[in-house]
Amino acid sequence: MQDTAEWISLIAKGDFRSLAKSITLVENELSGSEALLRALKPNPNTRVIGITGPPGAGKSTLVNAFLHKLVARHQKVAVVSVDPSSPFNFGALLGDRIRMSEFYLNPSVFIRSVASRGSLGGLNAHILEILEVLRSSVFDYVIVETVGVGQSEVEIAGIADTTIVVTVPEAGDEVQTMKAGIMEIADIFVVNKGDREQADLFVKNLKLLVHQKSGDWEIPVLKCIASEQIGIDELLEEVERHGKYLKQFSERKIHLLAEKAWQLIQQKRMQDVRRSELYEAISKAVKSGHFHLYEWIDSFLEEKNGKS
Ligand SMILES: Nc1nc2c(ncn2[C@@H]2O[C@H](COP(=O)(O)OP(=O)(O)O)[C@@H](O)[C@H]2O)c(=O)[nH]1
Ligand SMILES: [Mg+2]
Repeated sequence: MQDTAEWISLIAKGDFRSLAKSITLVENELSGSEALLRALKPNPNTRVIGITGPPGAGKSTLVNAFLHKLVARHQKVAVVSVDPSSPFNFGALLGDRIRMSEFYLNPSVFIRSVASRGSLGGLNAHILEILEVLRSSVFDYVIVETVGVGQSEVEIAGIADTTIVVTVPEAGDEVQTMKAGIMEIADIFVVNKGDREQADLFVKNLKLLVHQKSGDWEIPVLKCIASEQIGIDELLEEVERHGKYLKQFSERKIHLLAEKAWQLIQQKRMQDVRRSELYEAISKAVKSGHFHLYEWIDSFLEEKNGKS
């Protein structure tokens, strides 16, 4: 294995091979990953942008449009795409690759697909660590695309500095039926596919709804046509504005850090607990006759703690 200090300096310089290797290392918990994570020096200028929304809303197209603008401005960008690991989504994965392919060889753009956790489309189990690696490099932006199903959108809101929720115009007045909780996680709403008939009505209704729910940050609602790169400049402006807001209101930053710490502690605590192991142990206990769930958990934890 490479010397950690040398590795850190390669990451800091933006060496793509070292970045790719580091991500593989932390994603698979290979030896050396803990040492690497401890030694990372996050770049305070890197912004992590989460993009979430239902499948087909145009998230990848939007990321692509973002890349066009940012690369033209000589900015460096990393894209992490969390694709559902289901083989049924292979087509979508391939689609993303094709749409972003023009950037695959661009030295200003680092692109990485990572698996999602479980069938419910949760984020990658090591997304925090992966983002820490990318944060410790040369990027102006790290963009995370995640499908808004299951818990992943709530998780990304706890991780990204700015969360963009992408929606599409449905029947104009049905904004009320939008998924509960979505208001709490969005820093910016994008109504994509603005070329659809109902778009303006949908935007108007969403604005009304959002206005009622906004706190000291008035959540912007923007209409975009990602496939034609329309509305992207305005979106980037709002992203910048949100960045300034975050600097000003450090409470939100503390909230983000607390959320991250919570996720990491949870991960560490659950590290040595396997469902299959629980199943086997409980199966034995039940067969032996007497079984009381709470008593069993107490003795299970006692044994675990005794071992460690
Ligand atoms: N009409 C229209 N189609 C779009 C727009 N943005 C994306 N699409 C199309 O919507 C489909 C899904 O886009 P994709 O970016 O893969 O969505 P994702 O699943 O959210 O990443 C693709 O066929 C895109 O070409 C848009 O603004 N208008
Ligand atoms: Mg996509």
